[in-house]
Amino acid sequence: MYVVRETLDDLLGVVYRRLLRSRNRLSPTKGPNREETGVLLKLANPRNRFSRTEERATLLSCLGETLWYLSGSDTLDFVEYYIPKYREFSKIPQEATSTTGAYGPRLFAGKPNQIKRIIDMLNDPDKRSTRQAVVQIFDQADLGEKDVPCTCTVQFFARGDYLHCQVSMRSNDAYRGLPHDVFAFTVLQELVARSTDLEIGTYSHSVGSLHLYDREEARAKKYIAAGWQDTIGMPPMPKGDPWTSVRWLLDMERQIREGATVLGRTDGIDPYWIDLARLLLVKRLFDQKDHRGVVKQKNLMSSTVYDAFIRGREAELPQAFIPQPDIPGLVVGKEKQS
Ligand code: 5HM
Repeated sequence: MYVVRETLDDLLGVVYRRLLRSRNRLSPTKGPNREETGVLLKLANPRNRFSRTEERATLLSCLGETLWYLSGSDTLDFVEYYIPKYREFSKIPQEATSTTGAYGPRLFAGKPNQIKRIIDMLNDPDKRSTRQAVVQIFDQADLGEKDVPCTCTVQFFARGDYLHCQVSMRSNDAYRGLPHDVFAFTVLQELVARSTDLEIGTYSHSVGSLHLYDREEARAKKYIAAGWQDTIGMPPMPKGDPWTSVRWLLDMERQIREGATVLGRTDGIDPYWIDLARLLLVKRLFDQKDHRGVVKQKNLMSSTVYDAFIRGREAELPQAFIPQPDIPGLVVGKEKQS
């Protein structure tokens, strides 16, 4: 299977249609599925990295998982805050507090870490067009472990003014894993592009086994039937070295995950990053069913890109929490006091 599309939604639509038609059926321990092998998916605009359909409102879990990677953490409570079933999907034992399969330490441990090393390589004028800018995730020592990384390598190519990225997955769950992996690695691609003064190029996602579990078939059909609206990608990451802002966002993320409902200092931080922190606040406020707080954060955002996603999720809140027009004597979300 070889598919090139402008947006993640367009890619997913083609992938689900093809997998639903596939006659290659397997029944491994993780569940019966339909499979295609030797797949190459290309996202022409890697900023169109999150699904806009109501069926796949994955933006917050994608952002949370990406920040988990960027933090270098292997702890499960971090990722489970965003993906409560992470342990179940990865068959990690109940008593575990961390996982050896985590990508964060593999990407960001060591001095210099793998990402810093490839950035330095790409910034060396003599090595700019290197074919060796490869980050390794899967390792031979993983074989036989419980949580075996599905991503083998992430390779970067500086060509002309663009930074292209190709990820090699040994295995990819088309419904749950694929949207998350594309989101995380295209964010990484943009971070490396900004660190090397290049524009973001194309994103290629090559997969050994791309599969759709039988238990997700109904959802995949619903996704296809739902269709989607106009294309809106994430705004461009601000130019210049992004890592101070990433550290700021990771600090905000930790505070919000630990219970903060307002942002700390924002001076000197570009609105692009502040909007991402506000999205994290939106998740916290959704979890607390604080609809007014959600609307306030949405209105404070500098970009309108995330509005449709937030509006889509507002429907999940109980009616009592949805702000009503100002009617004298009506106190929103509470009984009228006399
Ligand atoms: O048997 P295997 O180790 O391939 O099972 C892992 C399951 O999680 C597969 O369905 C795989 O495709 C999915 N997965 C994914 O799609 C797992 C990870 C974690 O490394 C991932 N994407 N990033």
